[in-house]
Amino acid sequence: MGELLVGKHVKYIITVEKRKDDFESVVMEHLRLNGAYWGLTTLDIMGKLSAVEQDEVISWVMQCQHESGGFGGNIGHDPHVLYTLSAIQVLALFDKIYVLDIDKVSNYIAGLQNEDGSFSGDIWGEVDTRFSYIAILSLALLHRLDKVDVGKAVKYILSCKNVDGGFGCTPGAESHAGQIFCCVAALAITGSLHHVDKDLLGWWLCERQVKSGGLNGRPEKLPDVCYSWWVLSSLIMIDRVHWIDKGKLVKFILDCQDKENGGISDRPDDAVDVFHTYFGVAGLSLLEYPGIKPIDPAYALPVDVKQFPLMKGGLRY
Ligand code: GRG
Ligand code: ZN
Repeated sequence: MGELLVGKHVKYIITVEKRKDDFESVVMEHLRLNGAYWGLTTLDIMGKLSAVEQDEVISWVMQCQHESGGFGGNIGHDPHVLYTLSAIQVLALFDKIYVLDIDKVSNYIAGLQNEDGSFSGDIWGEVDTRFSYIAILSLALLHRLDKVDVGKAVKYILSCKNVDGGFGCTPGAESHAGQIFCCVAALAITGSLHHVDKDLLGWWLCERQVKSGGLNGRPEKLPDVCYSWWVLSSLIMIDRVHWIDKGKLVKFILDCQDKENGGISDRPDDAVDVFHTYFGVAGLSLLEYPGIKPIDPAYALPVDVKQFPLMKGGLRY
């Protein structure tokens, strides 16, 4: 089995950050703030956050803020909770949350909660449990969870729980590992994990491991490195991670590395991208791979980030 090529991945991420006009950068233009979060978090858990120019990043992040208080994916783009979370997370990585007008940002997020407790992603109103997680995590990081009705938010998430123990994007929607992560993490942050049938959900999640050692996101689907994050973090939060073969998953992730130019792909021999590079390295962090920092499975930030409200002694998985 190979090993994690830290130096090559650092170089790959820094190059992606700098390239402005190649294919991947053009495709990612509208979600650059997301990309920045994935890339910078990956650098941080590899101990290389200092490789980027902190002031430049922070100044660019702040230029992505809209007058409503929310953030767009890039300068001049419309605000959305997705990018607002990324902005908060990037600032948390640098321990610079205080540059924000916390009330303005938290009012923007709180304003997206609906009567039934769900959250919309932006003013256009699409509702999804992803946005429940994002809103709850953002407000937790800003220490402003009191601005929303947490009881109703939890009730809505529970209304998206299925008979197989998993969760979907809206009530009645099929269970999917990505949505399960969002719901389980939101329940973890709000201290509501007792509502989850851990054995039932743990069984569904560990069944995601296929022969190659990789994990898929739903029955009958192909394995993909990103589920090393969505599935593994969920298993850790419900204390069932010992139900999968960790060694085989480590091997699958390492097999998805571009050994020449760095970066990690969704499956062996596919093209690499910054998202799957994060999912691979963060997955290895959850698997306690040597030499990389531990990452928190609910907050999706390195555990040494100072902004955690309850973390030290609070959240337990
Ligand atoms: C801070 C970690 C963090 C997340 C922010 C964006 C977000 C919140 C959560 C997304 C959760 C989610 C729904 C992930 C799934 C993404 C994915 C790989 C979707 C692909 O679904 P299909 O059906 O692919 O196209 P499959 O693998 O089922 O064939
Ligand atoms: Zn993927």
